[in-house]
Amino acid sequence: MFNRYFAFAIPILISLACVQCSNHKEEEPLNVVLFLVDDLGWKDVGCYGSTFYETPNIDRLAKEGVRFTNAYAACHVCSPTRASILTGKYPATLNLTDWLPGRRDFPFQKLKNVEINQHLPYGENTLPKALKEYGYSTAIFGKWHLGEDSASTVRHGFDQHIPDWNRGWPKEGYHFPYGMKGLEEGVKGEYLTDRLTDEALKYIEQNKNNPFFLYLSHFAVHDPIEGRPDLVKKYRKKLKNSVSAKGPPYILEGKPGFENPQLRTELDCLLDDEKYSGFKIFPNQTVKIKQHQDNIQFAAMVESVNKSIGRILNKLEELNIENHTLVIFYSDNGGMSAANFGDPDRVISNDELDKAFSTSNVPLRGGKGWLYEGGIRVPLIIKWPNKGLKATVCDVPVTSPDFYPTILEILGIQDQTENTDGVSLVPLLKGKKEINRNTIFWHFPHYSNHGKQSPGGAIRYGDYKLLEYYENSQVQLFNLKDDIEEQYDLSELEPDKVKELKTMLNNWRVSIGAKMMEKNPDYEDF
Ligand SMILES: [Ca+2]
Repeated sequence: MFNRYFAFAIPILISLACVQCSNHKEEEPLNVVLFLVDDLGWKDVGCYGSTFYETPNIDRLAKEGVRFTNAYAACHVCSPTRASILTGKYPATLNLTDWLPGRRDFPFQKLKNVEINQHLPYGENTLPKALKEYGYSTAIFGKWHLGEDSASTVRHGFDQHIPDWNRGWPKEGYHFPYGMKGLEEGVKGEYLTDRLTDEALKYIEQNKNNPFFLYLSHFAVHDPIEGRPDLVKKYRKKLKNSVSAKGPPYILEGKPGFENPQLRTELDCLLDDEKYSGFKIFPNQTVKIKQHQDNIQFAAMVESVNKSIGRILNKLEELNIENHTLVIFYSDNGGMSAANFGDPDRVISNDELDKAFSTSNVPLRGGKGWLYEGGIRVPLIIKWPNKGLKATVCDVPVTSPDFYPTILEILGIQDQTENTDGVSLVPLLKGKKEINRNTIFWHFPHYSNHGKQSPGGAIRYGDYKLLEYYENSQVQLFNLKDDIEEQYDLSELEPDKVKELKTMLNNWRVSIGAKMMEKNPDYEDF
């Protein structure tokens, strides 16, 4: 009798325990994986239209979540977007509007670069601080770039940061040895993106039984453009067997805000002029922009990132926590289709093109360092298991300050979302077609490394986007619904719309105390 009782009772007790277990699990806070890629362009992913780079794991994530087609970075360079992700505030609100430490002033500038905070201010609420208060373990693996103080990440709420290196690029590149503190041990042939993933997997294992916030912030695909040799070999073969892309490999791009803007047809004609051969800053501050996705080193870097997210997703499945983990895949700015002219006299030789130009953002105009869509529109996928939509595309414009209120609302932690500039994306993840916000703003009071173009700001309002240039108050107006390529400037045709958007942009700058540029006393008119 005793034995028979236990023969029935044990399976019942086990199943009751499992119900208890799964109920308990439901109530536990979700884990958060914020997977940030550096400088990954909007078109650099298979599900966003790349046919050369292979990204099956990123595409798989898109099938498990919501893919945003109008997702923006708050800035076209690294640090400001990163600051906005962690705080929910615009870079201009934080006075952190350029990459750190920032670009020095040159005599060609009519205006002086605004002075910015040299680290994310320690008084700010941040995602890791907020989550830590609710019992989360918090870790960042990879790039920080929000202050060079090595205690910076800990002071902002991270329990752990590997490596102890806070600049914007991997110190010695992507191949071991890396020369970065915290990653001294390794093996020959090891690749940085793989290694950071190894560290992240270890962290997930260690924290599988408690809520964790994993910020896997890859240095990839920022330059130096160095792929893993086996993958480079694969893409060399793929390129050889591919049909040659149509059209010129590079086009000339005029200086935005130039008083006498050159038409596309005029710029295209100049390509044949000897004065415009090679790669440097040309007359009227024009530069060349890459048009084809054919850089095999870069393709290998993208595939490594794809492998990294695949390994993370597999680990979550293996530990049976994939339905208990929010996953966000995002990039901090557009692809580097324009070379870096931090040294304005730089001349790039033909054999260095694949080191200076990573990708093409076509059909988007411009690239990293520009306020055109190529600089600020990026891939974004959010997987919110059980509650959020799957395999869905969302066209509503969203931006990086939105992550902070979104993550906190998803986790049910809403007591620290006051005074943020972002808006929770929860309604969009649940299938609504709009959120309570119809304008997104940009403010870049600096000269960019990627050309000599005028500093400026921008506003997206519905389908319209207005760009304003601070050297001369010139504007450009585009309707992105009809003209995602930003080729048809409507500013002369629609003066009322220009006035309306200019006023909104100005009012926003005033409301957040945005710093404006002053005349450069050392300006030399060449
Ligand atoms: Ca970046």
